[in-house]
Amino acid sequence: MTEKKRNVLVLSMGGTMGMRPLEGGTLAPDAVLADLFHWVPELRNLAGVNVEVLQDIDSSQMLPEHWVQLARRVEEAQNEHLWDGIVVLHGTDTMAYTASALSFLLPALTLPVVFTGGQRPLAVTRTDARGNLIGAVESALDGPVEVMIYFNNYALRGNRATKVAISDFEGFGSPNFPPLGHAGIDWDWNRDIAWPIARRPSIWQGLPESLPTPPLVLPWVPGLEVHNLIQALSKQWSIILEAFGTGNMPIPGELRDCLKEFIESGGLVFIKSQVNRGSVALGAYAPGMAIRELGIRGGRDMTREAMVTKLMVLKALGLTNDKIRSMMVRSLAGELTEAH
Ligand code: ASN
Repeated sequence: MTEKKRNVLVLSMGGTMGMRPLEGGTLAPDAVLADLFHWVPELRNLAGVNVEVLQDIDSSQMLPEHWVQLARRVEEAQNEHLWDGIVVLHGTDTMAYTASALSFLLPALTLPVVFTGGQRPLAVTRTDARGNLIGAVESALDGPVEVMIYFNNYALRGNRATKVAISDFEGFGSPNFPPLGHAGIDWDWNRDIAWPIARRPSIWQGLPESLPTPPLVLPWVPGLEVHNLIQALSKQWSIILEAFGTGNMPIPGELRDCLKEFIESGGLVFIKSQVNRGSVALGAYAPGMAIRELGIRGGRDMTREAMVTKLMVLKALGLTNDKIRSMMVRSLAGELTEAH
């Protein structure tokens, strides 16, 4: 009996993988991904693969509109019942943002969605993009039903991943969560840690039409003028302050009053740590405690990418600020480690 051929939909958003060097060496998109089988003919041995080019851009140019466009196509594809999994080709610069956004936009996913790309283009000889593409297709066929990033032999949970290297092939890390899978001689999937289907929220009545502008993200530095922050606040609906260590930063009286007023008039404030590994704990030191007393919450061990996109999706759903605050410290798609 022959095994039924399985099918993977490849959605291309662009990135280095599909670029070629211009004269002088600068990389630019060059329609490479529309001709994927020319570059990686062996893809056909793995699965029935269909390629759709949605965008062909450097991922630094990616906008929240593109996240919604991609989420819409993924949602449609799930309903087509033709595919066993989906691969998204994407530039590395903002891949973790798009992957995180998708995990929140599509909480009730039914297929694995695997992002990948390359640190070098597919069209150059010593490329990492070919191996990444093959591993991503395998992950889409056999991995858990999650939004993942497959890169340099590891399948990471998308909303736990962050770009960690500009020039190494090991482009992504997952500082606070183990890899979901590893491709060595054989694949090793850690299925016990996959995000349980039973824990997936059902609050979404469909995809939001659009997303709000991102929150202002501001890393505190020693000696920063409080006025810069106070001025910036007046134009925001939300701010994520990146504080030190467990979530400490100075909050002089003037800033305290301003944050209080901002929150009372409907603004949302969250604290992230500038340190990627570990969790915010506002009660650990007095400066963090002073922040917590203002009713401000920490983002626990979420990446910046997860925190920003989660907040945008929750806002787009039209939830109250109280509800948003409580959902920011709960895991919706495995993006944070909850307090026990
Ligand atoms: N600038 C590129 C991008 O994000 C980087 C890459 O894909 N390696 O589109």
